[in-house]
Amino acid sequence: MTTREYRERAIAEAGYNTFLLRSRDVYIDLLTDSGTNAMSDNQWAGMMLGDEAYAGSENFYHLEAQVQKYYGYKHLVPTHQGRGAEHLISQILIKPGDFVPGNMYFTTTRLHQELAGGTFVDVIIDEAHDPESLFPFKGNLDLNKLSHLIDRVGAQRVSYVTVAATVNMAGGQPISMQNLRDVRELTARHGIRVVLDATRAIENAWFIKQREPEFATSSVAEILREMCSYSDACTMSGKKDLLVNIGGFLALNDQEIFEEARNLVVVYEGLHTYGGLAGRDLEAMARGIEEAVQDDHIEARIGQVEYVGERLLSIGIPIVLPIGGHAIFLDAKRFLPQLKQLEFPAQTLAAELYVESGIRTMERGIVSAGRNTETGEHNFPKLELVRLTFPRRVYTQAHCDVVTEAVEAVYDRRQEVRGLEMVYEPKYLRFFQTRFERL
Ligand code: P61
Repeated sequence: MTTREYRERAIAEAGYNTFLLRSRDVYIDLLTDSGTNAMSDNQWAGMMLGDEAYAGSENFYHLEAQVQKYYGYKHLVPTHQGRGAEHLISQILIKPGDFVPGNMYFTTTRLHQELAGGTFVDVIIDEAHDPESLFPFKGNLDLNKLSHLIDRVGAQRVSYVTVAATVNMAGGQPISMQNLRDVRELTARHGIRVVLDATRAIENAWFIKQREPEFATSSVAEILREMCSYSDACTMSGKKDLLVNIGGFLALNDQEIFEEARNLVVVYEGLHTYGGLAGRDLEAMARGIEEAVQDDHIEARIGQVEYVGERLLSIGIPIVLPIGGHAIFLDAKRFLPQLKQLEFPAQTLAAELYVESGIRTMERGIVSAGRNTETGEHNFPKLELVRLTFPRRVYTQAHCDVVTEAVEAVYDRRQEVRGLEMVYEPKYLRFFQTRFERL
């Protein structure tokens, strides 16, 4: 625990950016669920069985078999984390001038698409941009938006469609199986590939089980396999669903693209049987897959997030609905209506919450959205959110109660809160390092 005065100094020194705080100054860390999960005894035991051969490690073959079994793709290219896989697939499939439609942007995904010369186009349904819409599958793609894009630019200039499950920036919202089938059908007619962002696909599978009657009696593992079957490849950050501290992969079916990826990975990540990871990391991820698809695990994981969300709702805190899989998202526009978007309401709220309680959260609004690559202007996203992200198997219900009390305390004094001014901005993924001062 630290004092309020201490935290006032710490956040000022961090330029009011929670990414720039030192973790020792944080009491409950809800910055992210990425790499912050607690590994099980079984995973730790696997760490002791690392085969650290440069080439052909046993752990690679174990991971490959697990990915084939649970995700269903033929080929595996390990990478150090999700963005490593995004880099490879973007470099291979995107030609300068291409378009890459997807269900809302994700920061690293879009950046790799842009660096490869592509333009991301958001084709998510409108409901996703409305924090109050109760639509059960706010991660769905709008097929009209997608087919208009294909008609407008021509299928030749659409590199592939990125389908995220769940959609992080929309609030951890799922996509339905029916929508995945429809996207597959539409894109197949035009010969366009589908690349799944499977980072939290297991959480998505749980929502399908809950909300799509056809799947009420299916297991999460069965649903996951079917979801993947409607795509050609997936990019994966194992740091989320798969309960590891580091790791990711690209998995795919097409032999030719596999060969290209297997060649490119040796340039940027490491040999094609380790992809920037130690053998022990590959083993922990292989074991994590089996644990992650257990229905009991995923029910408890999403249930914890729901518990916090329900408590916040009961005291009138504005959050994104329905409650998502990995996080609660505070709606900063409704929380701090006195602030204009260029006074950075979500950035401000994340800083206030830290000062109040030592709890660390993340801005997901105008700072995260970055600038338009052509005009250089800020992108102004409709959603201006603060993400309270829950690492898996880490916090107790008592921690959750502290979190709701802290949010309530800031809400009670919300009228006093002033905004921020941006004083330093880096070129790429600015939200990680941008600095602010209080207005
Ligand atoms: C997160 F503030 N997510 O949510 P990598 N796809 C998806 C992700 O959620 C994701 C990646 C790909 C993080 C870490 C992070 O703007 C940020 O293993 C749906 O992190 O490379 C990562 O996977 C990339 C935080 C990433 C951010 C980018 O906290």
